[in-house]
Order: sequence, then structure tokens, then C-alpha cells
Amino acid sequence: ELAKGINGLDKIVLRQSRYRSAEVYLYGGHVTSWKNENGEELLYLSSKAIFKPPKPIRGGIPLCFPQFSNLGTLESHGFARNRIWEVDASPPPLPTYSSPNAFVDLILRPTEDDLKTWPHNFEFRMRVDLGSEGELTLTSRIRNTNADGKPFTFTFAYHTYFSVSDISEVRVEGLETLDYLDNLKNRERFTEQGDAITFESEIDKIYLSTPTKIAILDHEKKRTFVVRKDGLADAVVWNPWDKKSKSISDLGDEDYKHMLCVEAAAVERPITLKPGEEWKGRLELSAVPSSYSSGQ
Ligand code: TA6
Repeated sequence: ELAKGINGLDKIVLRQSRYRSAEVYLYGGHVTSWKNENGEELLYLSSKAIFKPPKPIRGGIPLCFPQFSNLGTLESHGFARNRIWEVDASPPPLPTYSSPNAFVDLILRPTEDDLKTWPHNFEFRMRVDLGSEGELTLTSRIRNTNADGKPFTFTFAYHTYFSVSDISEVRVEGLETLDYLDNLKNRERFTEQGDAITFESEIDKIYLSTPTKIAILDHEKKRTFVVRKDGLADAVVWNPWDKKSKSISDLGDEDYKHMLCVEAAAVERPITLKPGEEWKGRLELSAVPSSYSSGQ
């Protein structure tokens, strides 16, 4: 269902039941809302988010493409998150997770201006699918459509902002003992020691070659987010904490307490596509009561 969002921007509302829903803005191909059967919002969206090009939307699931972070010549996190996407009228077949169907297919192609800064023709297709159990699946397929025979290389992330009740009560499982690049220390490489990840200060780490399943346990809410990913080797964990938050104008000063970014990403090993080749990267999110997931 196509609807008008903030500032008159087009959005697609996916609905499984009265409350179970998700919203995707064509601006950025950006998921801004994901609600459970009780109507509780599961993603963090900043109340100061600016829904106006060229500023990407703060919160939800920004798409970082063709460059994660500032690791290259492009603007931070690339341009996909601040372009107007289109509904893809004739998507190639993909398995459907939702019944009744609640999905949308979007497509992004480069503009003339994009080709000046990143001279590669591509088709970036993304399906957003809200399953009947409330699981949210994003499947991205990026194809090299260069006619000049040239390959291209990119990095990528689903920069998901989860909503949490109190960051100091949150634990992330599935990343312990892994190697990571610490973005707060010139991307030096370290190995995570010990137990599950907990939070008491700013964190900006790129965990390398992680398992495909990561769990975010929100003790206070008694909720566990399960992140499953495919085709995305790495996982970024980010929380700006108090000081950094004050320097981010579209983020409330105290909001860091109620958000956590856990991002399925391909950063350490960029993806290279020859003309005609396609890459696929899938993210599946579910939110379950903690009692069902203890010991996972
Ligand atoms: O994924 C973590 C990160 O790259 C951080 O370094 C931090 O800057 C964040 O993303 C937000 O970036 P943005 O460009 O959206 O302000």
C-alpha cells in the first residue's frame, strides 16, 4: 500500500495484521518502522530525523552502498541512502516469506550525477518482506550492468538501528572471541575477549567474518532480536554514547540510551562484480520474547 509519509515523501506500508506492520520510504529505500503484534516499534527512529534530501534519515535501516563509512572517495556510507528509489514493477522471482503476501520490490539505478562520482552502471534491487510471524527480511541484489566491460567493487551495510529500552541492560551474543577493527582506534585490529558484548561507553567496531546469527538481548524489555544474515561476512556494532551524540544534530542527546546499531555488512573484503554478475545479501530480523531464546 502506497502512502504519503513525512514531508509528503512516498512510503510503502506492509501489513500482516492490525498492528504488525513495516514502512519503507522510497527516499533511500529506507525501512523506517517495524512493529510487532502489540504495535510496539522495534526500530529506533530519531525524533529529530530530517526527512528531506540530501540528508539521510536517522534511524530505521539506512542502506550503505556503494561505500560503507568514509572508507573511500564517496560521501559517508555512499549515495543509495539518499536517492529516490522506485517500485520495481517486474522483479525477478524470489522466494516469498510472507503469507498473506506483504512485500515490496524496490530498485535503484545510478543518476547521471552518480555516474560522475562513481562511474559504474548498476541495478540495485531490494525486496522488503514482512513475514506472517512478524519477521522482516531484506534481500538486496546488486548487478553490474556496465556496458564497458569493467568490473566494480563496493562495500555494503544494512545499518539497522534497533530500539532498546536501556543500552546498559543490553547484551549482544554471537560476536565474542572474534577479530574486529576498532573504528575509534584508527581501525586497528583486535580480538574480542571473553563474554557477550555489553555497553558502557562509545563503541564503533567492525567484527570480521562473524557467524550468520547474532542475538541482541534486551533484558529490561524481555525481548531478543535475532539477526540472520547471508552474503554479508561482517557485523558492525555502533553506539555513539553521550559525547558523540551531542555532535550529531539529528540525534537527540539522550537517544543513545535507547538505540543500538548492529549492522550486517561487507566491509573487510569488498565485493567485486564483473559485468552481468549479481551479488545477493540478505538480512532477516525477528523479535521474540527472551524466555523463548534463553541459552541460544
Ligand atoms: O556504522 C558505524 C558508523 O560508520 C559510525 O562510524 C558512525 O559515524 C555511524 O556509522 C553513523 O554514520 P552517519 O553517516 O549516518 O552519521
